[in-house]
Amino acid sequence: MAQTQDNSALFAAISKAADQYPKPEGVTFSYGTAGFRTLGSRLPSVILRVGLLAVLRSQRLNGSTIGVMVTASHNPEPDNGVKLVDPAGEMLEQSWEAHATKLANCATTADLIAAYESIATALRINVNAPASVVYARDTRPSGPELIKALETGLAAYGSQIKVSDIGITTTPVLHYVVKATNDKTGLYGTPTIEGYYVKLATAFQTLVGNRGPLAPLYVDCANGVGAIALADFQKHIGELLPLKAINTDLDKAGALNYQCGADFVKTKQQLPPSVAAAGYLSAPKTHACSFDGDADRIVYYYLRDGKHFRLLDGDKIAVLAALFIGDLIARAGLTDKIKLGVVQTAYANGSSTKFINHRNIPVTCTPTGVKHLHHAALRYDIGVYFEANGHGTVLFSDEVLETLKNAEPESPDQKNAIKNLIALSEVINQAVGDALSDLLLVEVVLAHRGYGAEEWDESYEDLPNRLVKVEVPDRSIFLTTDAERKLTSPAGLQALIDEAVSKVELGRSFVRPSGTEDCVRVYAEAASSSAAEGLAITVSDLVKEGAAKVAAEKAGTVA
Ligand code: G16
Repeated sequence: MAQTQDNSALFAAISKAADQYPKPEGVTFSYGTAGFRTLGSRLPSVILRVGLLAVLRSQRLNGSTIGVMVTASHNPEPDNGVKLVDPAGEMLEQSWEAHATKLANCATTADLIAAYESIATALRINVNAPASVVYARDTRPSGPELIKALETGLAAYGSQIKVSDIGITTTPVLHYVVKATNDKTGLYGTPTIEGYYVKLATAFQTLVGNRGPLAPLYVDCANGVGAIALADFQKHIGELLPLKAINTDLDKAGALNYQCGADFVKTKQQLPPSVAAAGYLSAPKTHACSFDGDADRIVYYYLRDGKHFRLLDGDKIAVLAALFIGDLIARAGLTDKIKLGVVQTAYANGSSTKFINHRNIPVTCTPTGVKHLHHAALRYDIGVYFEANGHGTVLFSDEVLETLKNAEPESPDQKNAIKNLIALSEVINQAVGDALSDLLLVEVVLAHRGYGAEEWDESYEDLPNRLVKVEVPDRSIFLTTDAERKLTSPAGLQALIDEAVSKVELGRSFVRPSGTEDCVRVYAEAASSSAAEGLAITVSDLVKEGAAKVAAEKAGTVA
């Protein structure tokens, strides 16, 4: 009985908070590839409700700390978004995405309370139990208003829950802080932004050893929060790696991700105009990289012969990392004990997959989204996972770390390889893809190999490819199977795509609805650039026709 009375008080407080942020009419929210994402102005009610779910999730997991990140990453500036981070720093467990979607779409406060109660009852959660939530945001103008909505919801619980605001920071830092906070051993690192920098800097210094100082590196920060992280991190490594930040304007309206950043470079396959105009890459042996708006992705590039743009994307980073780690494992004498694997998505260039396979490293293909790749990577002792768009990391299992720490090296070379493997596990963010941590990984490998971008690029030649966004009336009609490589709906469309692909040498193409933007993505690759372009256009046209046909059928008119 007492329990019911306590609940009533809590639900009254939640209702009062939720009443301040009603759900906008006519919008259906869904938890997509990386949480909720849409125009920031539509999101206050969603953010408040995600905060409520974070409390439930924490209570379900005995008070473990749950993260809430307010960001829309690579999306345009007017968009915003929110995602939940689970205790090990991973994306929210997938079965909970439905709960998030349910709460976000309740039309009224009364519906919201009923849904909240039903989730709590179904999962046997004591809604009066303690909970802990940590949150952060990126630099988007809509961020402060959305954080206010989050805080309004969390305030309804009073002192029953522990709440921590770590301010404006990158998505990977929030993931790190969540993981470190929940790490009972205390070995993962100090659970603060400063603790993150110290951990990365210490491991980086070990790995560079006497190879430093390294050549200056130009970093396009996409006019986002990565600019702050880069400047702060520089203080921890001094001149060991001079980081020359570009596109660091956090105050100019509309600048975020505009004509710059990892997504721009990967999609357009060209330098950001700002980088091209400044001529940063005209000096020989220079390379540069681009972060996205919340610094969880990175792609590299350089100009071959000072002229031709060459992209070193997530696939190239995966290859660089996997071969280097494979060599270290061999040098450490642990080939029989440590199973190394690579995880990619359908967007991985066919040449990269072939190249990795030829090196006898197993490759797994998963649907798009770090949440899928991360779990597949956990199945290896050391799992290298990267999406072609530059989102990825390397996971070391607890058993591998134990093996490395307890290994008894028989030579200085073995000892060195083991030391470097341990340091790699610390420089690489074990929670999620992280542009800064990946940057350090790449620079370390290049320094060890004595490579510049050209030598790195020589590993394999990408098949020419195109990635196109197609706007359709309703992207939810596009359903996929086989790790998103085939469409199951609209009916008949896949057969037409297959036919188009069969006419193109080394042709491959697939279609999937984006989980972060209101569009359908079309990927095409082929033996030549013009053939890839042609295939992308043909398949895009098929997609538009298919979508129009379904829309006409729904409207009861003839297509
Ligand atoms: C997010 C996800 C990535 C995904 C990307 C694009 O990245 O974390 O795994 O590749 O969206 O997804 P989609 O093609 O479904 O739009 P970010 O950097 O935007 O958070």
